[in-house]
Amino acid sequence: MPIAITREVSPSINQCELTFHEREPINYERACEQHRQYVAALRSLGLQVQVLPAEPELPDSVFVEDTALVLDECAVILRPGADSRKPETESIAKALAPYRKLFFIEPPARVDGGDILRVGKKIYVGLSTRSDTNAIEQMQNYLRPFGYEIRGVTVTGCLHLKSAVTQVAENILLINPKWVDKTRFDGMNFIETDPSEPYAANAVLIEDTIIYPIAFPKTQERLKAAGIQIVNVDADELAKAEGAVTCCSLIFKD
Ligand code: CIR
Repeated sequence: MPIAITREVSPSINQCELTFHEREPINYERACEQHRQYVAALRSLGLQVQVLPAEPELPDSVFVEDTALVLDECAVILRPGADSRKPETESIAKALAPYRKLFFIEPPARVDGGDILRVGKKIYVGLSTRSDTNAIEQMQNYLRPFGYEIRGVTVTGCLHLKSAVTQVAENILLINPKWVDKTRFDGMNFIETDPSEPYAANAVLIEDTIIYPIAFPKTQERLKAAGIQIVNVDADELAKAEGAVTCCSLIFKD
């Protein structure tokens, strides 16, 4: 059974990092309730979900995706770009150690998991405000022996590569073409986000179903028209912290 590692919302979520969003109050109880729904959605798709306890001192720690890249062969513990987020990796490394051999991104390199999109053996790394080429070089050294090809991709206008593009089926990427160049992803087909829904490109793919926010009905119509199965969640509270659905889990094979 595939595993998902998640973490409860921090009570200090209102001190989260923000880059492209204006700060607005986050209702902690509502964020927790939506996070429980997200965990339930993962379970409904057959995942064994491990929920780590909240980290009161680490406002963004619910966004576990940014701390690690988990592959079938190993895991890479990342070095998040925001200083307030660097301590988040410690507990994640402990949680992953029973499952995978661990590699570590070493200073001064920086990379957030939200910037890493794996499609088969290709790993695209967003060159955003959070991630740099030094991290790409380290990932190449660790992962080339397993047959992975790592490619840097420029991303503008949003926080992470996966704010702009995610995989929604074996050969299909959901993309906002204003934030990332489609031609970087050769061999793939695309569904574009509706222009009125720029944040709609983030979906969690599990087998042949996606977990997808209810906030993007126009883009959802495009996904449905392409035959993609959808489990909806309400994720608008954590969206105020600039987080989307992929951010809240690390999913991997047992
Ligand atoms: C941050 O700025 O780091 C958090 N407030 C949001 C992180 C979202 N993570 C993700 O997209 N993978």
